[in-house]
Amino acid sequence: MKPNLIKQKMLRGECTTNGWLSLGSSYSAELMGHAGFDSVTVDCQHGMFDFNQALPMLQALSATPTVPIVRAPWNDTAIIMHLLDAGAYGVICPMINNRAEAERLVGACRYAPAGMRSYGPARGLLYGGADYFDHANDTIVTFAMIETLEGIKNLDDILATPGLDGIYIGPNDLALVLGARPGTDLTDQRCIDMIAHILARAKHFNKFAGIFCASGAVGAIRRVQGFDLVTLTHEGSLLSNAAKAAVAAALAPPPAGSEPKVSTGY
Ligand code: 3PY
Ligand code: MG
Repeated sequence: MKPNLIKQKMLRGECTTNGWLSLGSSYSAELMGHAGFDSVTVDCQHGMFDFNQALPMLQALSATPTVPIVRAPWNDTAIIMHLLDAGAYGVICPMINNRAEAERLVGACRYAPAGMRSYGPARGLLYGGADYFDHANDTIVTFAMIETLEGIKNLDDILATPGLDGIYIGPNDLALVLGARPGTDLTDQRCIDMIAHILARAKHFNKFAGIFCASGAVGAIRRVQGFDLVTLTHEGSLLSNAAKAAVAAALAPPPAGSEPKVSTGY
């Protein structure tokens, strides 16, 4: 089975970069897959698409060097199993509140006897290889999102879940439940302290820790803090920011004496 390069890298103690897809486009998936991220997440929770679009996005990612993973829309066993069948090598699951929910997530991602995943790995076989079944349980990574008050309260219980590979912080939802505003993860002391606490507990339990970041610069801060996986915003936001910057640059006075750089624009 094709190895899961992010799992291997994280096990070596190296931080991995993660791209995030919100646009529901196989072309943007392909662009992001070639951008240098260790993994790219198809965001089936907040992304503007459904399973029928997630499938060609995963197919597009398969043709690139990146590791294709998904954020499930919810801790829904049927949907998680379907996304794994579609070739996802990792699952990030939103709003895990307690041990039972974490066990349900892990169970959906593991074949018996370790779990209850139903057999039918359609694209898993195409992407992973003919021996997919033999190695899938050890290859697919599972992340429980910590972003609710109950999840914070039950953090150690969740982290102790057998088979769970890691936790993933959603700083926006976390900020909301801490009484802050979304996006305040780097300035609000309550958020700063809670993110540090969750990271420290994950390290204590020897689990991976991932986090959503608003930019590459925030990702660098999180990498230095010790996170194993840093998501560098989503491609919709990258596109929007780059588009605004291009309009602003075109309307600003050109730098004196400068010639356009040779580029085809692609
Ligand atoms: C959050 O910040 O709450 C997330 O789920 C990241 O998308
Ligand atoms: Mg969230």
